[in-house]
Amino acid sequence: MTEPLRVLITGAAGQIAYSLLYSVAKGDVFGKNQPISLVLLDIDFMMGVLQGVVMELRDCALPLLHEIIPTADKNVAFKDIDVAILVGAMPRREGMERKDLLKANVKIFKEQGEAINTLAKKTVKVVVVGNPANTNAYVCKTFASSIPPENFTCLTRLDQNRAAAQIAERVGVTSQDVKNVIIWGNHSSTQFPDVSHATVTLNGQSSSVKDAIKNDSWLQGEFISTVQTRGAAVIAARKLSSAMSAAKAICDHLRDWWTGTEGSWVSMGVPSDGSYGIEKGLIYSFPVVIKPDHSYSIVQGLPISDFAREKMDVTQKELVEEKNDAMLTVQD
Ligand code: NAX
Repeated sequence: MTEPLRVLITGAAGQIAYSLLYSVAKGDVFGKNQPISLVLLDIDFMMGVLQGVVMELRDCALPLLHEIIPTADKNVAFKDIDVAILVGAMPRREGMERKDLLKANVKIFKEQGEAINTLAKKTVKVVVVGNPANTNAYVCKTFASSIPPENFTCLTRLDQNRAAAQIAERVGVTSQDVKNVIIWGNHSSTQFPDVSHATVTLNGQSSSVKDAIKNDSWLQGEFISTVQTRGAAVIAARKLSSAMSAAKAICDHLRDWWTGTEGSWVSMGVPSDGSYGIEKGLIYSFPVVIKPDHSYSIVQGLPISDFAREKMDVTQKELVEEKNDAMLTVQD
């Protein structure tokens, strides 16, 4: 029998995890022949709620679900894990300054980076979801120096999916007909959703998104701001932040990292190697291609217009500031 994969999900009693657990446990991410040991970390206060989630998971009677380990102890949670899905984070409360949020989360992700460093398998793959996702991933990577830096990523797939869905709706196709949409930079409102290299297939014919839509002012204006502010729009409507779509995006991110992308591009926050003039080491969202052996590379050589350059630099600047603030906090 194939050895179970040990998958840690933090924030396991929260709303994203509630939408995520079923898909991971039933084989949507790591394949239909891969047994899973699910390690579920949350804080002490949430252990009662987590017990309820565990009961439900058991009641799903899923054939691939080898074991479930609910815990509030990071020494248990991070031990020998193959994959870490770091969803748990301090939420922004009313009246809370951005600085305070960053401070609380830097502490969490520093401790989790240290736990990964000493307890996880050296091949562990990490995706950070908790916000500010890029900077949390940066902190985690910094405190896990025994793990290859490229094993630390953050989620920008939700932004990519949102962008593809906007284009698909406008053209009158489904999202699978839209390829090579890019999210550059931070998972924040400075991100740059870029469709200048993207294609769309309509009635069996592939064309550039630009040719299919024929409305540059929409593509350079409303389209970008809709994607950038989509999270806030969902909160305004639902009075809760995105959860179903976030869980789906986490599954897309990890499935592609696990199985490869067959040459098409997906966006992930990854440590910059200096490509496109982005500061080395920063966790910046780039288009990547992924091989079936889980290795990925940043898509090279894309022509960058002045319009794109400006937007890529704005989001880089925000990330550099966040990173500097985070590292100052760590030294406090
Ligand atoms: P919830 O508040 O529903 O759940 C968060 C859970 O994390 C809670 O159960 C909490 O107790 C737990 N938690 C807090 N500190 C923890 C710690 N140190 N260790 C383990 N667990 C801890 O939030 P949810 O809606 O699930 O969102 C989780 C995070 O995802 C938030 O930071 C949110 O901003 C972020 N998001 C990121 C997205 C992305 O694309 N990168 C999109 C969706 C989402 O907004």
